[in-house]
Amino acid sequence: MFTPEVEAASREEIEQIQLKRLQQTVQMVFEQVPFYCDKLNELEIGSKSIQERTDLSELPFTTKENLRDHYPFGLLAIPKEELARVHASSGTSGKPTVVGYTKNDLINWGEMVARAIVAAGGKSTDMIHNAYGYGLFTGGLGIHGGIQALGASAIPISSGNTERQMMLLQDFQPNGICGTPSYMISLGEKLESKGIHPSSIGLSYGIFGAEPWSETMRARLESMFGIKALDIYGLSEVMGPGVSFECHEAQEGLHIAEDHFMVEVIDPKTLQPLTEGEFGELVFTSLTKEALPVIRYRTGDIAALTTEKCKCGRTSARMTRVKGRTDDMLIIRGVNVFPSELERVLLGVNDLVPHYQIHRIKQGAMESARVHVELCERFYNGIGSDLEHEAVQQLKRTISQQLKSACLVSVDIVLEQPGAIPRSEGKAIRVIDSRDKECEGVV
Ligand code: DLL
Repeated sequence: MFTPEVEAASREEIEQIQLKRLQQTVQMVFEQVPFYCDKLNELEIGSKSIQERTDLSELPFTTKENLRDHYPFGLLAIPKEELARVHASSGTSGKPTVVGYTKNDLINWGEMVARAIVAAGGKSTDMIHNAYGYGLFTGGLGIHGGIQALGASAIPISSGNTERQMMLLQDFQPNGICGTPSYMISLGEKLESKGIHPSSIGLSYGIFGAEPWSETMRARLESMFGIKALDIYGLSEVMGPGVSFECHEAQEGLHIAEDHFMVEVIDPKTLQPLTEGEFGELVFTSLTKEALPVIRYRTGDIAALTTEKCKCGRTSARMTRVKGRTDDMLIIRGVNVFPSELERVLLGVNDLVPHYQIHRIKQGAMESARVHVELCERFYNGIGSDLEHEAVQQLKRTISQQLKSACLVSVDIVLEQPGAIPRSEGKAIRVIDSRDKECEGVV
């Protein structure tokens, strides 16, 4: 462990640290951030004593909208002059969401990511190929800060320019690799297409995140590169990558940096806290952030929590993989399903490659989905490139049945020729909303 004194502290110790830091954070936002001062006053918490302000469930929520409304620096708890860095997450429309860090925030963030690298099996003597995008996105520089804090050596290649990535991977022979799972698959395929087996690079671990991915995707990445593939989670508004991470010993849930964040899972409809094991929306409260502290930030990400001790010895609460975002949830003829659940089934089919896109469509008054997924070269060549071939129809029926029994949904399947689905260099676009454009007959 990078910081065993906190990562393996007893639950009581962790809770004590959290309580003290929560009190300080609430006090700080009350004094420094007019938005929170108003909210706490509205809820009549402002006038309470510090000790009385630590019931999380009484504190107000913060949303992405709140950050947007205060664009760019309205929620900072410090003067702009004291910032050491800003990042931003690209908004789907209009202005991005801007986040800021002090020098101490960057130190803490680096330590969190260093913990994740050690949990993945990384060492200070390692060389790590960092293919997350460098820039306003927190992935590149966030992971970079962790590599530095660990004392390992970073290859700051950033995303894209796959030819160059392939050359450096072969020449430098790094121990670890970081990037989005979808880009890693593209990179691996590109290597294979040049006759280079990705496992010949000699990597031992990969730290993948920034988008939902499934266990079947993990299995593909592990066998493709001959590595252990570990999940890392985070979001700009809360910090960036490193809010939680998997350990290589168990690969069973992501350890949350609980000395820096308090986590809750709430029902996104009623906003009521849920109990351990129940799936709902993750909500984080920062405990050490100086520039942009957040109280009960609603992530929109769906997961469940456990505080059971992990076999790696870490005592922190763990979250499951993120199933998806509340806004990406598909409602297919009344059944709720996340793209990652469809992915788990699709990637289990041998004749398919892990590239797919889901189009949300209307069928009559109901919402439905059409899943475009790519055939592997071997299958495609075997049918003489004829997508009307009976074997294609048979494969479609098999996939439909598997989706029906695993996810309880019936979707249209379109099998595409190899290379037809656009490749991502960062976060893959999995869901395309075609509801306004298409209206298909009820089948
Ligand atoms: O994606 C931070 C990050 C960079 C995490 C590199 C991991 C690795 P944002 O661009 O602000 O920050 O996007 C945050 O991405 O709310 C989730 O919906 C999604 N996300 C991040 N990590 C995971 C993950 C970065 N491991 C949003 N699994 C979050 C599933 C993830 N979704």
